[in-house]
Amino acid sequence: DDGYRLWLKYDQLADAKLRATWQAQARGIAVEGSSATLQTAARELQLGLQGLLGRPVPVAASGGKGYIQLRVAADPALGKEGYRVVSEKNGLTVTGPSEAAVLYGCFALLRHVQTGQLPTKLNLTSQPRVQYRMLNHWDNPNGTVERGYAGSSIWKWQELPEVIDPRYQDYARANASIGINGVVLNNVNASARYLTDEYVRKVAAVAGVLRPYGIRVYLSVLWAAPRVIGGLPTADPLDPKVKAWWMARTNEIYKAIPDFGGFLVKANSEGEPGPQDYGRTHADGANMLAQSLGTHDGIVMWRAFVYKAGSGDRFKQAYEDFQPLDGKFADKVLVQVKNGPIDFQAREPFHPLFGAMPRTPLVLEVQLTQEYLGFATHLVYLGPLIKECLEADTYAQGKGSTVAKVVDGSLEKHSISAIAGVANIGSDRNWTGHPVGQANWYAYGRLAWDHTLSSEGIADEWTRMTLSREPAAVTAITQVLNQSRNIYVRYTTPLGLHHIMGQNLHYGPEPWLAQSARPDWTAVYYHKADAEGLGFNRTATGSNALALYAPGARQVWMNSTTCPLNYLLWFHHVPWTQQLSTGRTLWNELTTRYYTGADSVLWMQRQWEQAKPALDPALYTDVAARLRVQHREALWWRDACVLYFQSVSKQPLPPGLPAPTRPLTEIKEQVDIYQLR
Ligand code: BDP
Repeated sequence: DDGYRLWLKYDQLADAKLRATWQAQARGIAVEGSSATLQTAARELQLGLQGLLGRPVPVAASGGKGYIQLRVAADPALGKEGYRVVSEKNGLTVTGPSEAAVLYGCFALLRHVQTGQLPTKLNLTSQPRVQYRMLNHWDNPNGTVERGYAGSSIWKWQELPEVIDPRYQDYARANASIGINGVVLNNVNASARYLTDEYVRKVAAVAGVLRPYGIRVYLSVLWAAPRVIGGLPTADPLDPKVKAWWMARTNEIYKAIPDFGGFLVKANSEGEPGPQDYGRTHADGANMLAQSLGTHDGIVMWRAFVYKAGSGDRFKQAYEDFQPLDGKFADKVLVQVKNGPIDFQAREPFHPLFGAMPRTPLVLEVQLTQEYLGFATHLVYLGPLIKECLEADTYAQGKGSTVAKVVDGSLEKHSISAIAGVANIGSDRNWTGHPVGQANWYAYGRLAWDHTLSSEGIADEWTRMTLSREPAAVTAITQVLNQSRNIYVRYTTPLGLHHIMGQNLHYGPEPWLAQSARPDWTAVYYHKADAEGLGFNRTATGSNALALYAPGARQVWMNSTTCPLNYLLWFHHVPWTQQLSTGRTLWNELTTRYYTGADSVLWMQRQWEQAKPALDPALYTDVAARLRVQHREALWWRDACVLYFQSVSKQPLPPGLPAPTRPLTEIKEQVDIYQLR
C-alpha cells in the first residue's frame, strides 16, 4: 500500500455477513438529474461501494427496491450543504438541498460502510457549521512549497492549462470527502503571476477539475501587483487608478472562472507590501479589494499575521493593529487569524483577537504542515491542537463564548464564517510524507465541517478507514495518535515554552539563540531564562499582554500559582525553585517533562509494533523508521534544552534522571550542521 488512496480505500469488507447486509441495501444507485456534481456523487458512491462490497453496483436514472436514491430536495433544516441519509421502505436515500450536499451525503454513507457499521435504521443527518472550509496552499509558481515537507507542489503550472494531472481529481475527491469547499492555490507570500491572463487560464483549468466536487478556487494576491504587473506607479488602495486596475482584473478573473471564490491577502507582514506602505490601514486595503469584487460572489480573507520589529511584545502586535479596525471592514471581508498569538507553536493560548472583534467575521487559520512540529518526520496528530483552540473560552460574552462560536459566527451573529488549514500535502506518492500526516488533513476537514466532533472520534474513524479495522490495532494506534501532540510538547516545549526552535529551519532545538536580524526572531526573547527563573512575564508587571483577553479568560492565566501548567511560561517568569502544583519545583518539573516526553516516544514505538500484524508491511516499516528518528531527535531536544537551561539555572538534575552523555557544545554543532546552507 503506497498510501496514495488516503482514507478513500474501499478495500472489500472482510466480514461476509456485513457485506451481504449492505449488498441487499445497495443493488444499484438511482440518480435524478444529470448535473456534473450529481453524476460525480453517483460515481463516487459507486466506486466506493463496488470496492467495499466486492461486486458491481450499477448507476441508473431510476431503480427499484434496494437501490440507493440520490436526490436534491429542498429542506430548510439543512442549510445549503447539509445532507440526510436515511433508510426508507424502498431503500436508502441520500438527499440534500444542493448537489454538493448530496455529494457530502454519499461520502458520509461510504464512511459509515467503511468503518464497519450497519444499515439498520440509518439516519445520518449533518450540516456544516462553518460556511467557507478552506485549504490554504503555500505553493509557489516554481513548484516549491513554503514549509512543505512532502515533495513539491501538486500544481504543475508549467504544464497547465493543457495537461490536467489526474492527481487534481484525486485531490478534489479527498477534499470533498471531508467537506472542504474552497482552496487557495498559492502561497500567501504571493507572486503577482497568478493575476495575469496567462495564469488565470491555468487557474481556470484547475477550477474546472475541482468544480464538480463542490470546491471553489481562490488566490493569494501580492499587494504590489498594480505596480509589478499593472504598470502603475503606486499600489495605494485609495488611488483611483489602483482601484480601477483591481476592478478590471477581478472582472477578467470572473470571466474565466465564474465561481471564483476570492482573495487571501498577507500584507505588511514579514516584508510583504501592503496598504501601510502608503499610510493607509489594513481596512482601507481590504475594503478596496472587496469593492473590486463588485457583485461577484466572492470574499476577501485578510490576514492578521503582522508584527513589527522592535515594538514591544510580539504577542500583542496583531491585536494592536487590528482590534481598533473592528467595525471598519466591508461586508465581504473576513479577517484571518492564526490559532495563537505568536506563530503555530506546538501549544499556544488562543489568539486574543478571537472575541475582541465582534463586528468582524474572523477566520481561524491552523497549520497542518508541521513547520514547528517535526515536519514530516515526527508523528504528531493535530486533532487535539485544533480542538483545544476551538474549545478555548474567550469569555467575550460571558462563559461559553468559545473560539468555535466566534468562528462559526453564532456568537456574534455573522452571516459568513470561515476556517482555513495550511495544507500539508505535496507531490509525494502518499501526499503528506509521513503517512500519519494524512490524519491531520482528514481531522482538519472533519472539524471544519463540525467542530463538535471529538478529536478521538476522528482519530478512530481515520484509523479504521486508512490503516486497519482490527480492534486491537485500532486501539494501539489511536492511543498513539491521541497522545502524540502532548508527547511532542513535552520533549520540545513543556510548560508553555515557545519559539525556541532552530531559527532558519524551524526544526530542532536552539534555545541559546540570542542574535538574529530582529530580537523577536531569537529564542531568548521568548524564554527569558536568567539566574532567577524562566518564562515571559506577560502580566501587569511585564508586557501585560494578558490585558488583551476578556477578564474571564485572563483570570485563568493571571496568577502564576493557579495558571494551568501547560501555559505557565507563556505568561509568567517563574523562579527555578518555585514549587508547582505537581509538588516539584519548576526546574524539576521542566526536566522531568523533557525526560518523560522523550521516553514516551519509545512507548509510541511499542504501540506501533503491537499493531504490526494488522498493518501493510511497507507502511509499517516506514512509520517504524520515522519513529526511530523521532526518538533520536526527542533526545536531541531533551539534551539541548536540559543542558542549556541548566547552564543558566545552575540546578542539579532531580534524582533518577540520568545526565545527558554529551556536552552542550556537541549538540550545538549538530544543530548548526542542520542549518548550514
Ligand atoms: C511563518 C512561516 C512563514 C510564513 C508565515 C506566514 O515561517 O514561512 O510565510 O508564517 O504565515 O510561520 O505568513
